[in-house]
Amino acid sequence: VASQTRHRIEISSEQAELFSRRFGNGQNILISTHISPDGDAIASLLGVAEIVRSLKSRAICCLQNTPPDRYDFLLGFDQIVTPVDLKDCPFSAALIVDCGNLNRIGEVEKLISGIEIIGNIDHHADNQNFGSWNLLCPKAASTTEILYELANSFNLPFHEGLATCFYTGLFTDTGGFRYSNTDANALRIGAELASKGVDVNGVAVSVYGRNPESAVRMIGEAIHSLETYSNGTVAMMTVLVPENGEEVENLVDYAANIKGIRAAALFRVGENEVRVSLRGRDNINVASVARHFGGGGHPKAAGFTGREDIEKLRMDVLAALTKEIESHNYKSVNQS
Ligand SMILES: [Mn+2]
Repeated sequence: VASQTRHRIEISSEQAELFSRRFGNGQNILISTHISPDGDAIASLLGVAEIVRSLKSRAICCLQNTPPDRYDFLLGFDQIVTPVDLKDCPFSAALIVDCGNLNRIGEVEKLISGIEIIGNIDHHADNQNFGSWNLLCPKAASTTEILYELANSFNLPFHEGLATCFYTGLFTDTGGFRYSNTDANALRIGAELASKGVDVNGVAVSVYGRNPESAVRMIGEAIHSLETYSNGTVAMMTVLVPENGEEVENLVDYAANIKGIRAAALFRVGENEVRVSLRGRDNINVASVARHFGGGGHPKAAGFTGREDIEKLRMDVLAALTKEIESHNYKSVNQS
């Protein structure tokens, strides 16, 4: 399957100049995005605030609700406010990013009702064109891709924090460079941003590797068996797999990606056997655990097939994983 490569987004000098005239030069700018913000929304919010500040204006980022803390590594995250924090704040202009419809900013809409200049920067194909100034690029993989090109058109000096904002929006809106909007251009821009000092693995781990346990348990309504043990360091799930039953790829990762988990096991119970997938985090070696049960694999991803009673198998695996974790705890205590 050949994937079509988009052309690079071009910001005309007229558009760039209009942006700087309307939102630069000592103004107070209110910045917002849609409710239930995703990675691109929050990264665009914080990224455009940084652009505006570079153009010597003051920027306040306001969301209806406190944003999810999986994005707490982004520049300026701690300064995001909610409407209750903003009584009598005079704003000369507003900027709405990554939001196709003005009523999707929720309570923040009241704050901008008296503001005449509204900028609208977005990549949603169904954007309502609600701004007095609109920069809409439906072909952009993320809104941060548009902002990156906008920043380039100003020749803004790039620092790692700004590059990380732009990269994070691109990374999350492409599902970690996997969705259909991933193409040569998205990867090229990702590479350009990475070369500016973005910790690309750090972004991936922060966004996808810090799931709250509660969120995983909601997915577990389908999985419906998640259990954690040993002070929240081991997670185990059990599913019944009918003969020739459908496999879920990397299902064990739902357990392995819980914050604080250092080892995870998925038990797939079939007619005559139990197939066990193991995941290790940090320095935990699950391959050695798998070998103990007659299986094998990589240090962080391994497995084996068991034929014992499922309850006994679960307790034996839990004991082995806990022992593996404790051996590392013991070592680190003695090293310090
Ligand atoms: Mn987006």
